[in-house]
Amino acid sequence: MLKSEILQILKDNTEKYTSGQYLCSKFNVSRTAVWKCINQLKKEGYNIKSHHKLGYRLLKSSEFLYYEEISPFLNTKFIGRNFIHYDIINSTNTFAKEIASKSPDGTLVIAEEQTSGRGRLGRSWVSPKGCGIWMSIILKPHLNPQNALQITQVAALAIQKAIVNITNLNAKIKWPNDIIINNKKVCGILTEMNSEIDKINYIIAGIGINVNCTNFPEEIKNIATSLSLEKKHNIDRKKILIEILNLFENYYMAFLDKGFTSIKNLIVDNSLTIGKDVKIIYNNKELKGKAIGIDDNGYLIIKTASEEIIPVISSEVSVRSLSDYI
Ligand code: BT5
Repeated sequence: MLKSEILQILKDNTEKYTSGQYLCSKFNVSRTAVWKCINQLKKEGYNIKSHHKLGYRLLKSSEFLYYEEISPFLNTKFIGRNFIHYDIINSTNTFAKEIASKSPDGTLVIAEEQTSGRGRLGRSWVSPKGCGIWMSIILKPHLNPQNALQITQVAALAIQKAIVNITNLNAKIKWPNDIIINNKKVCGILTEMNSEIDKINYIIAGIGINVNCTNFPEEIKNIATSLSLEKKHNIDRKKILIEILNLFENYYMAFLDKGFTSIKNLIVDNSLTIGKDVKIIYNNKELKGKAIGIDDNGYLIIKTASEEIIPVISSEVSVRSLSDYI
């Protein structure tokens, strides 16, 4: 694509101007075609200085999460290699579901803003423009539907590790789908699936991370945080995204090749839930107990006061500590 090729040349030559004439003859296109691409790049947030004699010079790359910004640092084979970016969308999960059957494994749908971001069980996800990572990964594993819960936890592990690696913040996994820092939620995961009885057609791993969000609506103010609020300065969204995608492919491949047990200990080690007294809303009934582990299916194991051991499946429960939200 002409625009990407021009961008690449500008990126490789940031210390000097690249003449319009050079670009025209290199790609065998008209001056107008080059000018249109430059204008488009400016609209996409690239700060490009134009000089009527010298040509064009890239002063600053776009802050948006474009493939051109991410791909040079991506080590993945298939995760994020088909990369679909939107400035604004209703929900990346909703869109990913629409295109999943004809999209390759590992396709990423990402948006700067969601107008109807979704959480689990019909809840909504606040996704303002440019401050978070709102994305969905389409996966096509040869697995049974009951393995979907494990994939949520593989994603949680990759996100938790990525946050720690890039920011050094004390992020933990709240089983099964939240990442928590200082008792507040910084990330949620919504895993949706299309399957037959014994075969997954596709899974959508939807991930929402508050990176540089500073204002939350009243109803989530006390439970939500962002990486920048915790770190007291802005965090590079691109770095977080790249780290997540690279780690996710590693953990996901280990999971597919060697099974959930190969990464279960890492998840348990970084869990906020294990070892806590928890309250479970199970079929509208409240159950209290201690979270004592995660079994090989990815279920949370609860020991009740009467010493009963109950494996808990995520879609039916909500886990709350006895004292507060977390
Ligand atoms: C989740 O649901 O935590 C899953 C969130 C998944 C969002 C991603 S964004 C990309 C992709 N496309 C989508 O449409 N969704 C996915 P749940 O465990 O049900 O938590 C939802 C609850 O978290 C809400 O009811 C609020 O209380 C709270 N919440 C909403 N927005 C939040 C935010 N930005 N940060 C922290 N908490 C939030």
